[in-house]
Amino acid sequence: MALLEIIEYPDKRLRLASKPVETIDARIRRLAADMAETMYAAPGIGLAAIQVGEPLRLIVCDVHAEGEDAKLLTVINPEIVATEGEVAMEEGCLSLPGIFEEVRRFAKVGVDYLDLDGERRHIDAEGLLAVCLQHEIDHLDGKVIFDRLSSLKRKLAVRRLERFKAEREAKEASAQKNA
Ligand code: K1U
Ligand code: ZN
Repeated sequence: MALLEIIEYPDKRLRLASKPVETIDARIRRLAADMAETMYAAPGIGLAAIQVGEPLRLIVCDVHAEGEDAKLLTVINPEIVATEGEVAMEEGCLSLPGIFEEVRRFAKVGVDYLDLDGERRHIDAEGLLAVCLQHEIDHLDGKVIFDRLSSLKRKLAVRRLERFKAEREAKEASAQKNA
């Protein structure tokens, strides 16, 4: 297994509409395993293939609570087929480091998808899993959480992201100089 590089905003690839997975073969299983390892290492609770530069409709997520066993969900070619209610939750994004914003989404979603054996599956999700699935499906459609904010909040969040990345670069440069 391997850790993959997570691409960050404003990388244009985050704006691509990802293509359906046509064949679930060894390459896809390897990619899914590498994505899971990358998500756990980040750490994060979800990851879409485009975040590691692969424009495919493939997602991993795991929203298990602290103290519980890991519960990895690999979702291929997801379709939201049912929605209910509304919820506002603070979300992070591994492609927008340092950004946490409240986003309004459906409270419950029903999602059809394929698993890694190519079997058709359905999941009815609520709470954090429902939010995480919607966040990841947004990535598959070329959307990030900035697109769900008002224009003012979006401007402020982009500025905060730029500041975060500049400070991170400065810290890295200083650490290299002192090494
Ligand atoms: O897709 C991504 O960018 C991953 C993102 C998913 C997500 C987070 C919050 C709400 C909806 C979707 C993350 O995992 S950000 C990191 C994060 O949430 C986290 C990190 C450490 C511990 C617990 C959560
Ligand atoms: Zn994200």
